Amino acid sequence: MTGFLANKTGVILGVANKRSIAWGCAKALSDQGMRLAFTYAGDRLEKTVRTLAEDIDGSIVLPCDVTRPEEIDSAFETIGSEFGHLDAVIHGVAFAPRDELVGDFYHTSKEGYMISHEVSAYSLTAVSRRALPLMEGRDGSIVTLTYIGSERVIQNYNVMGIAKAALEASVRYLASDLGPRGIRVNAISAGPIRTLSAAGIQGFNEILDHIADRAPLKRNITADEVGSVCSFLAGPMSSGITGTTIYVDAGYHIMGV
Ligand code: NAD
Ligand code: IMJ
Repeated sequence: MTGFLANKTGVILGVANKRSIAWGCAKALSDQGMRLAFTYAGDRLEKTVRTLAEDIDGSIVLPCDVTRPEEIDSAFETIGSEFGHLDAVIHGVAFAPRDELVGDFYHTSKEGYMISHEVSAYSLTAVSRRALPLMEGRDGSIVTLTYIGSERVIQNYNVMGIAKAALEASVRYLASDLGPRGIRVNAISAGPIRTLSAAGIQGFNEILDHIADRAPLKRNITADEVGSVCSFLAGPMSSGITGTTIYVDAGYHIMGV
């Protein structure tokens, strides 16, 4: 296998279906020769993820609900025994209870706050810690996915915005901790994409139209465009970059009035 990720291995958390941003990342990484492990959360997703993974040569599929520490442990044990080492972790996991993603932020329940932070922010640290022994001495790369709702008020994003702010801060602290071991940690801030996580979100069409109207590139972005930046961040071409957020948003974030 040729490509700039040949002989490298990675794990991808967050593929739910072919629209998932994590699937766009998987295709881009595999196209460059990376061998992949896919994880899924909950029995209902197993079949879909296994079917998708059939198209990715040499891949393995493992359960890993990030709210279950023993499932994270056993996923990384299996990755260790199957791959022997790990070069990349791609974290594309987020969740908040649906009723927290509508109406005013100040209604956020304690339970909604806790679960959204556990799944969408803490999980990056939980997973990175388990990946560490497998990445030791290998110039590893950890990549997560975030959204501008961490920095600006986006209607209905609510507690997810707070969780993404914690996620982006985690990227900086992890980058500082793991840099001396040769492991880089970065986030991609993606523009809106119609995935399962966007389904049923009030006003999503208007948001897509707003971006196409205002962003410098006058269009929305695709999961494949996030995937190509992910492959850049996972590989040697980004060897000098850590602790940062790269925007794949058609330039939207630079605009003022
Ligand atoms: P998606 O629904 O395809 O992916 C979200 C994934 O999170 C799913 O695979 C789901 O199974 C997983 N997940 C939820 N709870 C989990 C748990 N307890 N354990 C393990 N996995 C769990 O949607 P997506 O849009 O591809 O989202 C991927 C990432 O991209 C998320 O972090 C999201 O916040 C981020 N993002 C999405 C957009 C967008 O507009 N779609 C924009 C910017 C950033
Ligand atoms: C999500 C909610 C509100 C506004 C939103 C989004 N906008 C965008 C998203 C404008 C782009 C998608 N996004 C960036 C996310 O991070 C989505 C996270 C999410 C989505 C759901 C929907 C279904 C559910 N829980 C969720 N948890 C997290 O039950």
